Parts: sequence; C-alpha cells; structure tokens
Amino acid sequence: MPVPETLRRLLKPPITQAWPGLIDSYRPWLPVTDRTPVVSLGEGATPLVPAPALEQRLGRGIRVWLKVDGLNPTGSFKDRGMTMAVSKAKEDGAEAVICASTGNTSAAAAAYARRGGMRAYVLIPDGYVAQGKLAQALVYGAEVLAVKGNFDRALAIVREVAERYPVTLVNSLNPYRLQGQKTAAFEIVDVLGDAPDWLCIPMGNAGNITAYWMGFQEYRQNGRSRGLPRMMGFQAAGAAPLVSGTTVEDPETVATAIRIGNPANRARALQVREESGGGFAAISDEAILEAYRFLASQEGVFCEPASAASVAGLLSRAEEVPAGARVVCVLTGNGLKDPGTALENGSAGFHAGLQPDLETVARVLGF
Ligand code: AN7
Repeated sequence: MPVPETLRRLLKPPITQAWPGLIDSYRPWLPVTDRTPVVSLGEGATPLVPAPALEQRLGRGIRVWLKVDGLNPTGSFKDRGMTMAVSKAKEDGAEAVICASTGNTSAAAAAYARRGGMRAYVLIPDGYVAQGKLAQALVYGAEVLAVKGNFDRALAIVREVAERYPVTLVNSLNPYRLQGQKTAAFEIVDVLGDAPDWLCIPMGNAGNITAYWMGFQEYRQNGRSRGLPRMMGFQAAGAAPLVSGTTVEDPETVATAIRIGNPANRARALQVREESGGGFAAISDEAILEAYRFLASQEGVFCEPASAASVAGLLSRAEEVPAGARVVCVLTGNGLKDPGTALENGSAGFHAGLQPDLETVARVLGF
C-alpha cells in the first residue's frame, strides 16, 4: 500500500520540517488562495491510536482506533475549523470574531484570533463551561461574556450581533469551519488506506459529523478511498434533539460540551445519517462516564466526557457492528479540559492526608 503524500512528508527521515498545519498540508482541498493569510498553530496530524482493550471487549475481530483530536493546539478538534475561519476572516479584513460556545470553540476562537491579531468575543452559558476551557479563553485574551442562559440562547444572540455589527461569526454556521474540520476524515483515510466501516462521533451542533462526511465523500470522489463509513452520531440523553427529533428546551448532561438543545446543523446531520446508512442514539451520563473511565484506565487515553460519548455509543450498538469491521471513534477534546469531572470520577485510588513515613506508605500499598 503506497504511503500517502501527507504522511510521506512527515515520515521521511531525517525529519527536518515540522508539520505545517492543516491548511498548508491539505491546501488543494481547501478554499484558500495565495492571498489567504494563514493563521496556524500547527493543528491537525493527530494520532490514530489503536484501542486493544476496546477490541477485546467487543470481540469478533472488530478493529477500533481512536482519533485523538484532543491533541490539537488548544486541546480540541475546534482548532481544525478555527484555522480556516480565522484565516478567511483575516483575508476579509475582519478585526474581530465572535462565537457562542460550550467551551471548546471559545478557547480555539480566542487562540486563533489573537494569533491573527484580531479581537475575540465569546458568549458562554454562565456556570456550565468546564474550568480548563474558561481558563484558556481568559488567558488567550478573549472578552468572555457569561450569559444566564444555555448555549442555544447564546448562539441566537451572537448570530444577531454578527448581522448588525462588524464582527465575524466563527460558530460552525461559518462555512469555513466545516472545511477545516473535514481534514480529520482525510487524515483517517491517509493512515488506514481506506475509509473505516463505522465512524463514531459525539454530536452537539452536529457540525463535526457534517464535516467528516464531507471529507470522506471528497476523498472517495477523488479516488483516495474505496468505501464510505456508516456515520454513527451520539448525543447525551439529556440533550438529544437529533435522536428525539424535537428541540430540548433545558438540555442537561455531565458532558457540558454537548449540552445543546437546538443544533444549528440539524438538517445536515439528518442528511448525513440518511446518506451514509448511519444511526443516531442517546447515551446516558452513566454510560458516558463509564466509557470515559475505561478509556483512561484501560487504554491510557484521557478525553473529556463529551468525547467518550463516541465510545459509549459504539458499546451501546456493539451487536450491530459486523465481525472484522474497522471502527474509528472520534475523541474530540482533551480530558484536561474538565478537571472537575475528572476529580469526581477518578478518585478511587486517591489516598490523602497520609503521614510522611515508610510504614504508612507501605501499609497503604498493601505490603
Ligand atoms: C469536545 O465548543 O459546540 O457536533 O461551543 O466541544 O460539531 O457541535 C462544542 C462541541 C463534541 C460537538 N465534542 O461537536 C462549542 C461546542 C466536544 C465538543 C462536540 C463539541 P459538534
């Protein structure tokens, strides 16, 4: 199997050049020109990590890989979209960008906007953004407006602001976001040599599932892959409008990243499910947290709760996976984003307040 061009450039020893970021790596596939000022932090080229413990749990020769997109520069897949959205905003002469966010978009928007010399305004649901994400937006230098309402309300406001005032909207309604995010599908095919049979992904606004599907389709149309995956999208049970078919007025879930009741890309997501022969399902917070702990403790991969919905979703549909199938689960965000949830769910092995002597330590160790 020939090594794809993007990988060959990375692997050829000696490695003298760093990965240049996804715009320069996938330039022919993206709506950029020589005049586009590329704002990049080296995003993309994230690891596709085999998941042997999951494979053992599933059995029947099923192969599983984790697309660890939490290893992007600001710790989530949002960087893929933001390098494009901010580069194009800069090309258009924008001086400021704005978004509503459950956290990760705000961190990425803040980082890329500041990198590009622009101001960043972010609206977040007051009290429902994981600590790491809020810390990022603040330190990158965004104006952070915490509103007493959920994400859906915040999105409605920023849409109006962007219509009335000279500021560019960088939520996934911005078409350049999805263009950047589709490169994750390219990377998966570049590594596997073909599309996987199943692609499992968490859904909030459903921009990412739409972007992956675009990527898989474009690669196949250009002969880079033979197949297309079934697109399996998962939502938290307390915020599952794409499963129930109705807007959720008061979404609730431990997975605050996907605490969204009225997805902006609803129609496109339903089309992706239809075209790919995929399926959507709602996953309980308990199942999300079980997968979250399993990934960290059995695979050594620490993702945030929303991301674990992809694996919890796969486990919930395990009987439907054909024997020997190749499955990719997208881990959209880094576990360090949400230290609060981590400390509440990983404390079983924590022994605090110990006397600082050998006897105590040996006793706790069970020797
Ligand atoms: C870790 O940051 O909507 O289905 O404002 O942070 O494309 O919305 C985040 C979404 C999955 C869902 N996993 O992606 C935001 C925001 C993580 C996320 C999703 C998000 P979409």
